[in-house]
Amino acid sequence: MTNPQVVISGAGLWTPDHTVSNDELVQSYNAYAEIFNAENADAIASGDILEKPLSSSEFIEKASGIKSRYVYIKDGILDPERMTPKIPLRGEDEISDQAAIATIAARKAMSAANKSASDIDAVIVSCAYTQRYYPAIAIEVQHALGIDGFGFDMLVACSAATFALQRAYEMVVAGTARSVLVINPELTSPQNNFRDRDSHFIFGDVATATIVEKAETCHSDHSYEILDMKAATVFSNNIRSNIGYMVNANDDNPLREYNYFHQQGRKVFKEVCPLAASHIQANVEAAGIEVSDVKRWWLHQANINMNQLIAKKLLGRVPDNKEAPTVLDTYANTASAGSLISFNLNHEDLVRGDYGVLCSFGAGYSIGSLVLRKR
Ligand code: CO8
Repeated sequence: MTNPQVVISGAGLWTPDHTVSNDELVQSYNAYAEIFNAENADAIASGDILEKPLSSSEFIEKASGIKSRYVYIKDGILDPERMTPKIPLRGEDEISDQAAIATIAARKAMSAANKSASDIDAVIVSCAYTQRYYPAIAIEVQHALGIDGFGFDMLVACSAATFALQRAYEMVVAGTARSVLVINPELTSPQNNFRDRDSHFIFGDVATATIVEKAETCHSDHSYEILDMKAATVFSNNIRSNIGYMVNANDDNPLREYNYFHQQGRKVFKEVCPLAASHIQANVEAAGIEVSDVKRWWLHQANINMNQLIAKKLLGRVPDNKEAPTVLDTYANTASAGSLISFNLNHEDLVRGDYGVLCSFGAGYSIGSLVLRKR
């Protein structure tokens, strides 16, 4: 039995209204560090506490390629006394923050795919964090959009989007859903440790959404056949976030560094780049094409130097911005959504028969990729 042709038929992007530049972030972090160092001068002098080092915009841009990031709520982030966004608590009778941003991106994807709620049978909300455990954010979105069928949440950190697209493909092939709405509402700012010099600059907020369906039901102006896909995970402690439902039972402080995102960035860089390059190479070959046939690389957006290294391993050269569009300079690392932002902003110019690769990698470690062909 041959599988039916399955396509990505629409994509949507919600970008927050607020931006935070490197300079703004560094100014607030350095003010916080100076207050901390003054308040703890004696303990620092006696060696009981480490002095907080200062951050710099030049380092951030050189080490990561990030110049700015979008945030859901800016209020509070730059306050040296607070260093976290001030997001009002919503009541149980209100739509959650994540469902609200997911719904905006979802409507755009549905419109791009020419789909109404009655055409969709499943909703997957897949991202690095969900703001609560139940009811699933996906079920809340399903309700808000008036979709019948079923929804569930998935967490695979930076590979949440590509892994969810793969599950959507399988549902469509199995016939358990006609069309699947995959949404990645990445609200990273509440989990970003703005008090940590090594990671305060890394993340930004965004939401992306994608429709997956059979080619035979597709009525979209821009659609992409999924030719092949690949997922891989290899356990590593080098990127961790320990916050969770055990925090009170553990008598732990949720603001402790252990509970925020933290990483061994250098190790991640060194270990993940070769894994990602060989993963992509294998996926492209399994699709029956060569890397040189690929017209567009929608790569994960964590670090410009990582992307250049991976692309160099694959192509033997650094691709230009048209071949491998960069969005991390303005969006920063948006966990799983980076490659989908790049897809959203850079796919309509491709012509029938052009090949493209979507790829993500990160915590887990996890790597996910899909090889696409424009229809
Ligand atoms: N300002 C000035 N100097 C700094 C700063 C700073 N902000 N930070 C570090 N330095 C200093 C260091 O102290 C060091 O000094 P020295 O040489 O004297 O020891 C020097 O600069 C170099 O430091 P590093 O070696 O750490 O710098 P790198 O060149 O490695 O760059 C990066 C750091 C940018 C973090 C880089 O290692 C990197 O990007 N690595 C890969 C990271 C990655 O992709 N991680 C994946 C994270 S995302 C994920 O998987 C999960 C997503 C979950 C969502 C999270 C929501 C919050």
